[in-house]
Amino acid sequence: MGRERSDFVVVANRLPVAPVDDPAAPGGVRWEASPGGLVTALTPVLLRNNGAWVGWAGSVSDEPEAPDVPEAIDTDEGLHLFPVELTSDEHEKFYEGFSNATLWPLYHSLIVAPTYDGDWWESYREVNLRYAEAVSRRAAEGATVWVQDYQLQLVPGILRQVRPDLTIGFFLHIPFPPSEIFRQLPWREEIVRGLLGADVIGFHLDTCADNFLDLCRRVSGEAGSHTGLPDTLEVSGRSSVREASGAITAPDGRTVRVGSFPISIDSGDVIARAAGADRDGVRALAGNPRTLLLGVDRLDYTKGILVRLEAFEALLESGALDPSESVLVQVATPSRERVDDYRRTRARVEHAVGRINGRFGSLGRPVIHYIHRPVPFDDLLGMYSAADVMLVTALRDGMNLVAKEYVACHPDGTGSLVLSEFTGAATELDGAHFCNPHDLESVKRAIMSAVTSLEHYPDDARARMERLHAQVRDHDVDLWARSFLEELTRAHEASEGGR
Ligand code: GDG
Repeated sequence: MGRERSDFVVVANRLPVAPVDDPAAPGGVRWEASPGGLVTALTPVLLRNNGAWVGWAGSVSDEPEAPDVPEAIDTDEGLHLFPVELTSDEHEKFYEGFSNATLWPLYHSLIVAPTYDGDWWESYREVNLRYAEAVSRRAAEGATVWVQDYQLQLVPGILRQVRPDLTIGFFLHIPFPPSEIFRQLPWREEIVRGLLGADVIGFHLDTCADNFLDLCRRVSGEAGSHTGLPDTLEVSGRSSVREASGAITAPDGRTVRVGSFPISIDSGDVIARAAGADRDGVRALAGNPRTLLLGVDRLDYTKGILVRLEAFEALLESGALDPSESVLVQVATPSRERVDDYRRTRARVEHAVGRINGRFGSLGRPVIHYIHRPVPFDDLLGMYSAADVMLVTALRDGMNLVAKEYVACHPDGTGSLVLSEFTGAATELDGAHFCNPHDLESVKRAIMSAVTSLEHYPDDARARMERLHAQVRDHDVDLWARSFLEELTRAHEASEGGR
């Protein structure tokens, strides 16, 4: 791509690549595609729009072995990527600190305690400024910019000041908490001001959009005097699925639309690729159990991996599941490994895997196959296709794409889904066996309900999965992106009309 500026710019914390040493490549480094919910979601949209993606390339610039990061990276798939550089200090304070040890636990409703640290906040501000400057350099006059996620909540506000010509969307991929929780944040006014720089603010769910509208109502009303936000913040309406009908009048008089846009997967691609999956091969590798259970998660305390292991253990112990006929495959992809709470979670999960295999496994027949490495996506599709019961037991999750990927892999109505009530996906996936992951008994019941339905009520099981599959087939990531971008276009047209 020429280095001309772009009419459509996505900005996210990460670029969808990571550096890999390769003596044959220019500069000794190859940029390899890396997995994640956001990449899965945005790649098709960018390819269609020939857009630019601004983000961090995954290496810190002040370490001796850091690769030279080029000004731009064009991927084999045809994405045009523009790296933002971070120092190791910024990586620690902005990313591991403020993003993942302050905002992440706060927004996931305090599963672990957030840390509030002024140095981390300063770093968050500085790095958000750098991302905004990089976007400003890439964005053509009048361009549309789509800002992604909790790491970049100040970017809309900064861009609004330096580039008033831009149309700016913001989408939050994680939950937005009730205002009682959000208001703990010492820098809450700055975050709200940052978000209000956008023309459209999108969440996965109505409840999250309503939490944000409620927060804005509060700061404009009784709390206005001590939040630093002006009393003139007007809030109207409520959010509705796929169309923003809530609106806020920002301090500068602009209308900011707020709505819910539930994200999904590239359903057609997953369905097509899963059709070629080696289901029998995966089952054979797992020892051909009667019941194959599966978990696929980043190793994150929000995902409820431990409660699922404990539920499996209790069911083996009680004899409800037979250890000689039941196998759990757990993929736990390494994530945020230098953050303390992630280290602790990993230690607990691995302790439990060892204990359960020690108690119930036998020679050549572990009851849990545990993989703590990234797995190629096609291998994941094989596992999804092969599994009888998918376990999604997140304590809190914005959406959860794993649940959707699983049901996409079962067009024939096989399989069953155990799904936490506390995932965004629960609002759409009617037909799952729901559980409360804060209640071990509830998780056990949901697992047994899924197993029993498959074994004793196959017609019911098939009807459930067919319903789930149709939902995901018909509501894909393309619909998500189109709904959001159409709302952004409407917002732009309305503001043009108002000028
Ligand atoms: C955030 C929000 C929201 C996982 N391990 C491997 C791998 N994955 C892929 C899965 C899936 C994605 O990563 C995980 O998506 P989730 O939605 O489950 O979770 P988060 O990473 O926490 O994503 C979440 C999402 O953003 C989108 O808005 O749903 O609530 O927390 O696509 O397949 N992919 C490969 N190897 C792995 O080992 N190839």
